[in-house]
Formats: sequence, structure tokens, C-alpha cells
Amino acid sequence: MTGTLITVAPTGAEHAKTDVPNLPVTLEELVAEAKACEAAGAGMIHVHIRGADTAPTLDPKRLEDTVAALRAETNLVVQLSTGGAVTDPEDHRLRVLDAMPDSASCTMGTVNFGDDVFMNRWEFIVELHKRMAERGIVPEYEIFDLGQLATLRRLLDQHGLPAGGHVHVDLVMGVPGGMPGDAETLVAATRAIPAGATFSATGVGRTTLPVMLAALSAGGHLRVGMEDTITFKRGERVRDNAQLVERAAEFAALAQRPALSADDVRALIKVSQNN
Ligand code: KMH
Ligand code: ZN
Repeated sequence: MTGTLITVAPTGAEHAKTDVPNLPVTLEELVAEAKACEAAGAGMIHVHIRGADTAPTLDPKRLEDTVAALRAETNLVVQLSTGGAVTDPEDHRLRVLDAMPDSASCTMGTVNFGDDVFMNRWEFIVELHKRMAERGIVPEYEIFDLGQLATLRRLLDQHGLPAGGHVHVDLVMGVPGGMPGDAETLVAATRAIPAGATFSATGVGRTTLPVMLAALSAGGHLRVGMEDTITFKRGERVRDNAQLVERAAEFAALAQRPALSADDVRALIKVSQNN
């Protein structure tokens, strides 16, 4: 692997704008952050949107407008979250695909999520996987715990490869209730990732740096962003998402695997150029 896919996850569904005033929640804020992150080295954006009240929403029109604006203003691969917030019902999460993003997240199982539960039933996972395959949307299989990699193998064995034929996995590490964010666990995960698949990794909160360094040394790609961490270093809040992308791009360059352009990312995870 000669380059590094850097995905930015700028918003998420968990932080409140009142607690994190620099969190991008309007379309204008999101597009501005996306442009800065692309300039800093991001190739893909993992998108959660907010409503006018700044609360997480899966409103279909807002999702469509978001995909259109990101496509018009950036060259980033646009990935919508089908995870949404822990309170989102399955039908709303499935409906996200109607906005026809290039890619969408698809989590491989239920996991305790802090004091909440992030529900992902087997039948729901299968439905997401099938609908993405029918529409040519490239999934990113989100893995919060090691057993979810067994679910991924079961999914691929029973229901075939995703759109484009390539499997890309994202290890979301350090969520309270999921796998720890450390090098040992990342290596264990790499052993269970299907042959030929690519993976990226992100560590939430204080696991950000250990996971980033472990992922790079294991040949993986990186996800960073304020969805996963709002602290840049001990005692210092993140300035903006581009600051996190810049740091990831610097680490990737040091590892002699510089940040991939959005077009390189399309080629890597097999996103159709028509999207
Ligand atoms: N917000 C979490 C409950 C995803 O985007 O697919 C789920 C999540 C995963 O962020
Ligand atoms: Zn997400």
C-alpha cells in the first residue's frame, strides 16, 4: 500500500453544538469544513447531518441536499452514515440510501455504546448490504468489536461481495462497550479482516493517537474527525476538523504512505466514477 486514505468524520451524532461550538452542524459549516479537510489531505467524508435545531436528523431532503452540496463544492468521496443516532429507527436508517451517496456505513452488529445501545440486528445488516449492492453504493463495514468481523465474513459468505467487489472495513475503536483502542487489539482485528480487504481505523477520545500509529504501521488507513475526538492534545480542544486531517496527513507522510487524493480513494475502494 503506497498511500493512505484519510476519511474525515466531522460531526457525528453524539456531541451537542452547545458543548462544542465549533462542531459543523449547518450545511454551510459542513461544506466549509469539507473543503478545508480536502485541502489538508482527506479523500472521503463520513457524514452525519443535523437539523435546524442542531439535533441529529436523517431527514431525506436534507440528506439529498447535503450530498449535492458536497459533490458540487468538493471532490471528496461522500459517505453517509446509516448508523445515525442510537435513537434512529431502522426504516429511517435504510432510507438514508435514497440520497444515493457514493458510500455508506454499515455496522456489523449491536454494541453497547456508552450508556446506550447501538442496535444492528442481523436482518437489518443484510437488508442494508443488499440495498447498497442493488444501488451501486459502496459500503464501509464498521466494526466496533472483534466478533463483528465474524459477522462480516458470514455476511459476505451468504450474500456476496458489495458493489464494486471490494471490501473496505473501518475499525471504530475505544467506544465504551466496544473493543479497546490499542495496538494489540488492532493487530487482532487485522487477523480477522477478510483477505484482500482494506481497512481504516479510528480511536475515539484518548485512543486517537495510539490507534492512528498502530493503523499506519499495520498498513491500514485512517479516519479522524470531531465525531471521534474533540481534544487535540491533553488539555487542548480541537481547532477544527482540518487540524485533525493535517496531523493525520503528516503522520501518513512520515510513514511514507502519503494521503491519497479523492480519485485515488475511488480507485482503491471501487467507487464508480459516475457517482
Ligand atoms: N452514531 C453512532 C450511534 C455510523 O456512522 O455508521 C453510530 C455511528 C456509526 O456513528
Ligand atoms: Zn458515524
